[in-house]
Amino acid sequence: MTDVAYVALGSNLGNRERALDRARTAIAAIRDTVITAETPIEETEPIGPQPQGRYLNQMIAVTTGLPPHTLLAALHRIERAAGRARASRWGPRTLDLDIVMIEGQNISDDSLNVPHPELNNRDFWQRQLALLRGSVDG
Ligand code: A4P
Ligand code: MG
Repeated sequence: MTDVAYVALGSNLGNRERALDRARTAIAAIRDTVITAETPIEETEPIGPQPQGRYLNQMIAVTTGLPPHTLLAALHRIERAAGRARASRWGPRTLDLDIVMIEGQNISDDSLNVPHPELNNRDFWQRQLALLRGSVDG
C-alpha cells in the first residue's frame, strides 16, 4: 500500500531556512518514503501566543509505504533531532512537522488527527495543499 501524504514544515527559531532544508533531507531518508513535490517557502505571521517570531512554512508531498502512525513517529524523531523542545502548544519552535492530509484517509485517535484539525484555519496550508494536489494529480 502506498499513500500520498502532505507534510507541513514550520520553523520560527534559529536558522529557519536551514531547519527546513535539513528537515527535507531527513524526510527524504525515511524508509519507503519519497518526496514528490515541494511548495515554495513562505514567511507567515505567527498563530498562537505572542510574542513570537514569524515562521517560515513550506509543504511537501510524499509517497510512503509506511502506515500513518509510523510516518508520524518518524517525523517526531526528526523534530527531536532538530532540537525542538516542546515547551508550549503553539509556542515557538525550531522545527514543527505536521501531517496535514493523507489522500483517502480519515484518522482520529489519541495520537493522530488527519486531516489536521487546523487545516480550515490556516490559509497558507490551504494554499500550499492546493498547489501540491494540483501538481500531484495533474
Ligand atoms: N498529532 C495529531 N494529529 C497530528 C497530525 N496530523 N500531525 C499529535 C502531527 N501531529 C499530530 O503536537 C502534539 C501532538 O499532536 C503530537 O504528539 C501528535 O501525536 P506537537 O507537535 O507536539 O504540538 P504542537 O505542534 O505545539 O501542537 P499542535 O496542536 O500540533 O500545533 P500545530 O498546529 O502544529 O501549530 N504559526 C505559523 N504562522 N506557522 C506555523 O507553522 N505552527 C504552530 C504549531 C503554531 N503557530 C504557527 C505555526
Ligand atoms: Mg505540531
